[in-house]
Amino acid sequence: TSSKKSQYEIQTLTGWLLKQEQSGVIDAELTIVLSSISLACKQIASLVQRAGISNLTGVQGATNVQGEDQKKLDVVSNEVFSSCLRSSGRTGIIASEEEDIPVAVEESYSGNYVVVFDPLDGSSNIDAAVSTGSIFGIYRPTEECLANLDDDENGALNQQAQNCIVNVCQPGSNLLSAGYCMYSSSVIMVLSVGNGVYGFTLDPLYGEFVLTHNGIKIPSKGKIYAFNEGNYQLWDDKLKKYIDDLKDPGPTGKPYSARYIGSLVGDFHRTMLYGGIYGYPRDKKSKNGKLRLLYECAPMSFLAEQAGGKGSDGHRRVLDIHPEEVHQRVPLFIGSTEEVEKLEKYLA
Ligand code: AHM
Ligand code: MG
Repeated sequence: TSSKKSQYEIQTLTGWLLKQEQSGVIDAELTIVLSSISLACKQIASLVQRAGISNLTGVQGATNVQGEDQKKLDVVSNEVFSSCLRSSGRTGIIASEEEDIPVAVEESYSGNYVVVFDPLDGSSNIDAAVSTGSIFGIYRPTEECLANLDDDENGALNQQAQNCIVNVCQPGSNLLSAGYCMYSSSVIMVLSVGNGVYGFTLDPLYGEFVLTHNGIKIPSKGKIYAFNEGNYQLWDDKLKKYIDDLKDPGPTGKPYSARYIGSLVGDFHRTMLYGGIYGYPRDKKSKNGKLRLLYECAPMSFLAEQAGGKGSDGHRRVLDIHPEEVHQRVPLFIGSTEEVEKLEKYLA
């Protein structure tokens, strides 16, 4: 036998996960949870791609607990994600941006991981077939998951609900793994298990995620900024000054470029690869910005740091923020280290 690499050898996500498991980076339970997430993402990818054909565009007619219109695909994707995690048998508690409260998983046994997710982020883009994505984060429970309490007991149910909230409200610095899947011209799964950031592109012929981005590093600076500038008049003066200065051509004659999809996954993916900064600040109307700490800001900040960049709320490291409630929002500034530090100086 030869140890020479065959030209036909491909590294799939499944193979990569097994390697991580063999080398002791993750355990067998986490491998199963991550595989079930990749299955959910494949399913959502195919739903997103066929949305216009299979009548899945438009709104569902309901609003979520945060008062936002739910799209049909928000609801379906949430169901897909939840059911993949439940049937993995390795998840104790799941918390979704689309659900009122985190819930215990009846079927869980060993592992009992806590998984937070936004099943379909940026769904306002769906009807125009623009990029969307799923975001997830995985924690170890801080307290034993009370998944199998007797339903009849009211006290037991309250205890279980409390247990779920405590286990979900962990700072991002406790994340074991986080990632996103982007549904765009390619479907790309980007994840970290704490030893760097890896990207896998879905090969539509094989139906497998194939390693295409081996060890992503965010450039330390980059002249692209992604903010919803429609909110400019609602921002505070320090932030306005920062943005004004980015537009100043300076001696080189080259100001920063603006790029904004309005889809965190797409905007962040580009920021990771090209460098620059993505921001969702607080403003006069939204005191804590728009993005959710648990499902959006913490997982993305974990990835940013793992790729050598930074995630900040303008003053503090996002991963150090201890959530007080499950749907808590925080301002987010994320991307190249030098760009985030520059922004923090303006806001100081
Ligand atoms: P969603 O979770 O309801 O889809 O909202 C999150 C999205 C992010 O993907 C995106 O970065 C942001 O909202 C865009 O907001 P805005 O339209 O205010 O610029
Ligand atoms: Mg979202």
